[in-house]
Amino acid sequence: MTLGRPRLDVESCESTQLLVDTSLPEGALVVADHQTAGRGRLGRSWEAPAGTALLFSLLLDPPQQRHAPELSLVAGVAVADALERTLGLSVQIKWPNDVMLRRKKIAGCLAEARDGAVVLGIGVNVGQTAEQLPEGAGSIRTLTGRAWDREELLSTLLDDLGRRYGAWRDGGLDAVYDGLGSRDFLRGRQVTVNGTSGVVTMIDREGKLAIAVGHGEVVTIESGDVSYAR
Ligand code: BT5
Repeated sequence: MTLGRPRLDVESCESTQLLVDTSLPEGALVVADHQTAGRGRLGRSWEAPAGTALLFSLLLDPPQQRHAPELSLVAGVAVADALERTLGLSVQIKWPNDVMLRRKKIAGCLAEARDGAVVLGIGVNVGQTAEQLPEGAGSIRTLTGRAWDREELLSTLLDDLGRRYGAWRDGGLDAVYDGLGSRDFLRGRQVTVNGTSGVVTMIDREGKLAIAVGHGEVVTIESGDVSYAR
């Protein structure tokens, strides 16, 4: 499926998530050079100085039977595909919505339901210096020493996202699982999620995080915030 049309480019806005007009056709894109109130999950913020990051939102209209929260994992798979193709380095996915390179968060995905559709936002750190990044984050520049053209990366990413989104829409999470299970950043790590502690065994085929909590018992978690021992 082709994503990215129609396209609106803005220099600055609060958040690209707010500029997506849900009456437009599926695939509509908003790209910003700067956000003054970039959003993460659960009311958190997404920060990037003007001109340093790839910041965009897409309008998607998945079929009813698909579980829309899975879209942040599907997006993570596509971002990982695109970064691996671009950089030639392996990239991991930290459940539920972070993309990691060399143990640093290089991108984040946010799927928000609106007017019966989904607004999918993606931020990728491209040209930030170490001083311009929050703790635990990295950019293409800090992690590879290379500069990268944001427009070129966007085009690769839309391509991968179109492919992965199309596969998920038609076949569910199973259809993109090859790009997910093998890139699971948390597997084998000691974590605490929503008060439950244990060792992550996998992201399961429904996109839930499976945690071994001892005595052979495995708990699966649908959503939450993970803290892990480094
Ligand atoms: C996310 O949330 O990772 C989803 C981020 C989605 C951002 C895109 S940008 C385009 C579109 N428009 C928006 O307004 N949002 C989307 P979450 O897992 O809640 O992570 C947020 C946390 O990541 C923050 O609390 C910070 O700790 C950290 N953070 C903030 N800015 C970051 C950055 N540039 N790189 C890495 N981590 C960052």
